[in-house]
Amino acid sequence: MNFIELFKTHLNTDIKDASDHEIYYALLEAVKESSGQKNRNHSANSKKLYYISAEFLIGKLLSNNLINLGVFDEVRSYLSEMGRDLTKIENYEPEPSLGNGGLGRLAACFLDSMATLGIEGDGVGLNYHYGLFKQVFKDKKQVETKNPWIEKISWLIPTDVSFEVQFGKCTVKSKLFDIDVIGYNSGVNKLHLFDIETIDETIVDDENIDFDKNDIMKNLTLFLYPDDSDKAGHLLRIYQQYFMVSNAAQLILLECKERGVDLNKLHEHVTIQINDTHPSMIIPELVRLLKLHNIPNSDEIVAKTCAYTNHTILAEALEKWPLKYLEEVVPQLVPEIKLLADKIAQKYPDNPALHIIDKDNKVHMARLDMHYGYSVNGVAALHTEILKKEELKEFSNIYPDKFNNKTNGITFRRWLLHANPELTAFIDKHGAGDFRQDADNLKKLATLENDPAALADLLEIKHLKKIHLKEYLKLVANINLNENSILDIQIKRLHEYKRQQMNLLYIFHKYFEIKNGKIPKTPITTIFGAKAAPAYKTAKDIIHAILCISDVIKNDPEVAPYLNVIMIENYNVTFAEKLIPACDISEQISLASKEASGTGNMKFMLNGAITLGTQDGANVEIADLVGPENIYIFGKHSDEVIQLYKDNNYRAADIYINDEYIRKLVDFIISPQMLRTGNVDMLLELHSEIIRKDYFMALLDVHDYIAVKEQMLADYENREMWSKMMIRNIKEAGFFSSDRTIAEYNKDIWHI
Ligand code: 26V
Repeated sequence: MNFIELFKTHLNTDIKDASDHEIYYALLEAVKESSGQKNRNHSANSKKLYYISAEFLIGKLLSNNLINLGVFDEVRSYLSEMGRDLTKIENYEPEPSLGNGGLGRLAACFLDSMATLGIEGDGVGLNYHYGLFKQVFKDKKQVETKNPWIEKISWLIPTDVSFEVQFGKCTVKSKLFDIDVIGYNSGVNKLHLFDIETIDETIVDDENIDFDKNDIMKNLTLFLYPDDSDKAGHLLRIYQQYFMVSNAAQLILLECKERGVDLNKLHEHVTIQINDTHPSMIIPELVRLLKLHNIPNSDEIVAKTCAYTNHTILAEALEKWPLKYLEEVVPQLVPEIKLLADKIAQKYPDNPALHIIDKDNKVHMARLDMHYGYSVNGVAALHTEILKKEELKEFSNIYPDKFNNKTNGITFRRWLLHANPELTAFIDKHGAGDFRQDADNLKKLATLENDPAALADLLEIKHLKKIHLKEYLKLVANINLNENSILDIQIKRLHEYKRQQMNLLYIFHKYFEIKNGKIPKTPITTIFGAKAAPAYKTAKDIIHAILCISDVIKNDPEVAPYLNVIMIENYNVTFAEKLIPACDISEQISLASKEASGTGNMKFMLNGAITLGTQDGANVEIADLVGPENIYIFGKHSDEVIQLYKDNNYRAADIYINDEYIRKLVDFIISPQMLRTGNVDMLLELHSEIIRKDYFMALLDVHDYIAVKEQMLADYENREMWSKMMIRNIKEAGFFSSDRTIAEYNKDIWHI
């Protein structure tokens, strides 16, 4: 039966009488049935990868699944013949917020690429009912509420799989739900999401995300990373992590049993990728379970099975769990951890930096991974170098062969074919049609540099995507976008190292210029999208300040025609899909050395936005590929920044005192205009935070940032030159296909 026929059998009624919502459900059911009939990816030598991750930021699935099944065009045309619009139908799909940002979205891109490349690799994670949280703005402040996404009809497929997971105070039963991961013209893998049978959604109300953190039986899989500002929050994270890895380990052993695997040779049949340290407890858990199966040398087998990816060098993000907490939550695991730790301590008695359990009795999860895993990778060239030379140098000294780089990537199915069909058609028209199989073929677009008609078409497409964005923002957020403005976009988690506050200072600069009569040739719209961690005070203050300046400008008729600031509420994957194709200026302005990679930077580049960025993360690789004339790089080099930290030699206050213009910018945070519309305490605290600490050195780079951004705005006026820069970015984006990244993981680490 073809897909349209299948869809009709699920619709139960004539399409003329069906609502868009009913059509959405029927399409979903038809996709599920089709993927159920497709072959599971299976590796010939029967080795299988398990990608364990606390986050899978999968986004909406309908369109992507239709694309990957190869029926998207057919479905869209059929619906349009019937007078229906697939874009409207998609609006009914709820977006699960099962991730914070880059790390979770990367996991989702990787699943897509593994399925597409026919690699037998399943994801394993948790089925959070309310996701991260839904961001709501009240009085220009972020408020968190639950973000439910599981409807009666959803992508989740219930299974019979259930395991017991033992905690110190209780034993719980899990229940497994699967989501099919459909490869592009390829086989199917699974995303396994574990849930707890006794979950109780009713313990959270509509107003906020407070709930009894101690009631594990009811709350375990309600939220991703619930607020960990107190002990109960920390414990809940440990409960979640252990629940995830114990289920994962039991699932792996069950599948090994079904496949007749000799557990003494586990590593020949299974490889486990540990996505950051959240799943690191899988190591002692597997050791424990193998021992229960009477397998000798289980730690050595596990060490040949597990591989670890590091996603951050921020010290505060490297997890260390107090042994006391582990004793309370997972007492059966503690003896295993101690045995593993003792072995290392005996081997390196004089080097405490290598010890898994430190003198304060904290367990360093990354150290567990590095000793008892066979591969350690960073996520961009610069990041891996910093890991090897700085943060993890003790480990790269003793395990030089374990360390390797895997520069991140993005799936072109979602970030080009789905998000930007117009650009896809343009690329096809100009002869890089086989870029779907081999993204390097985008290089063939090079000839377009000298094709004025193509350069003009490219600008037309950008304008069209701005109009699409305008329509979407009006529909879902009642925002009025000027489609004739330059779109300058910074979308990513709110964190001081990403320096949204520096962008804010630039906006003040532009505001002053306009007030002084220096009018931009083309109006500018600066768009932010960002969630702040619920307990991260400064991040919330920055959001508040952005919402305040947005309001100040909106109500100033001298400025509003030329400058607009939009802060998207509850920024998510769906917004990203609309924003990125419309963007002109991609803001990648983290403090050099702090952003491990970034992946938004790649999505923007692929869609013809020009990067304004520091020499950080994958920006460095983008700059190498496109050349200095096609990217706007500013700011201090990572070596200088690292040295400043080492010497404890950065004083924001000195800059504030000595630099009159910077003082003027910073002081605008507490100007009468801002204070009139904002919260006095929050603005004062942000002001003082920047002068007293500015831990991520926004004041260090702000002059250079302003100068380079001004140059960029001036260059935008030369439309043909700008379009050439767009082409030179798009044609080099092939390297950032996650198909390339996954092929490298497989060649160097997994060997599936
Ligand atoms: C975690 C935390 C947790 C608590 C306190 C503050 C904090 C700050 C940062 C993080 C980051 C967790 C790891 C992460 O999400 N890393 C991101 O991974 C992306 C995919 O590799 C990469 O592109 C981003 O640069 C990196 O920040």
